[in-house]
Amino acid sequence: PLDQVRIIQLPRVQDPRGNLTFVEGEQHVPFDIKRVYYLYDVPGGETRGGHAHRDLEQVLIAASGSFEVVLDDGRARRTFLLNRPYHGLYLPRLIWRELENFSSGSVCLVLASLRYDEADYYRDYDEFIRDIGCQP
Ligand code: T46
Repeated sequence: PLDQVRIIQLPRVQDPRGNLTFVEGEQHVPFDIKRVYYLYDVPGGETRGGHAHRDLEQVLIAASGSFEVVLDDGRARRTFLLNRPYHGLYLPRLIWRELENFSSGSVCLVLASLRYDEADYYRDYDEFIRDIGCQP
């Protein structure tokens, strides 16, 4: 799955009054958007994530500030720096992710393909690695 991860360039409407970016489900992201959530007020030095998803696909956007996303599909690791509000990081299913190095005041906006379901989470790394070993 790591080779399916990519930065999506979102539309930018530049304007002297301030810029605007918009996202339409199945148009700018490859799924219908079922849920939106955002991480904010993250204290310096904190990390978020530390899990993978069985079916959920997501797009992560640094709506403000910056943070790093460390990805692991059990075969390779890759780190992405998100620091532009018009970049979306597409994450397919079955990717272990950790978010770190949040800048002060940063906001991580997430577009998700499914509603919240705790059963969709791998929160144990060893279980995740065991299961993806069985994937075709
Ligand atoms: C992900 C990263 C980037 C809900 O009730 N509804 C929701 O939609 C979400 C996302 C979370 N929650 C509850 C579940 C936990 O009791 O909020 C609490 C914190 O969730 P979690 O520890 O999973 O938060 P993060 O920041 O570690 O992870 C979240 C997403 O869960 C995850 O899918 O990819 O952000």
